[in-house]
Amino acid sequence: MTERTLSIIKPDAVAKNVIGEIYSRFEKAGLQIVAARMVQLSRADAEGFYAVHKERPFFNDLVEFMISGPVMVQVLEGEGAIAKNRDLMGATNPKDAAPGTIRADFADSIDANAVHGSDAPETAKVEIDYFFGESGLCPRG
Ligand code: RTP
Ligand code: MG
Repeated sequence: MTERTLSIIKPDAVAKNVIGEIYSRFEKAGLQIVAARMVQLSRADAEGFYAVHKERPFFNDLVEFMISGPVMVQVLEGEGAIAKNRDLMGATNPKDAAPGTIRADFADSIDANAVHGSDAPETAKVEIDYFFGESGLCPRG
């Protein structure tokens, strides 16, 4: 099934100058970029985006990290895009991430872990709307 998912290249990976390398992995996996924007998140933006985690002990560190520099936000479209992107990303903690995944290759820690990807169709829709809305996408068919 053709799906869309929200991907974020986090401040650590933007600072490492590997946006292109990460985009190349999306493209080689058959995912198409249908929207993209570089943004410096405000604290309110980051708290809103990660609201599901607000009771978690790592919430404040996560917000601080996500506002520490610009992020690159994109919508990926393709067959099974949500799971495919999660496979490309690898495990949340780079120590557990399979060799060849984005986190294994570019992440430094569970906090600075290079990328975000939506984890289910419902969250993908909410997250895409949060940054773009339907009219902000360019479907590639
Ligand atoms: P993401 O949402 O960023 O794609 O990552 P994920 O699904 O693999 O992980 P999730 O459980 O949704 O957690 C969101 C982000 O919070 C940070 N985190 N820190 N210190 C910790 O125990 C901990 N656990 C999660 C990570 O940066 C994770 O990506
Ligand atoms: Mg998550």
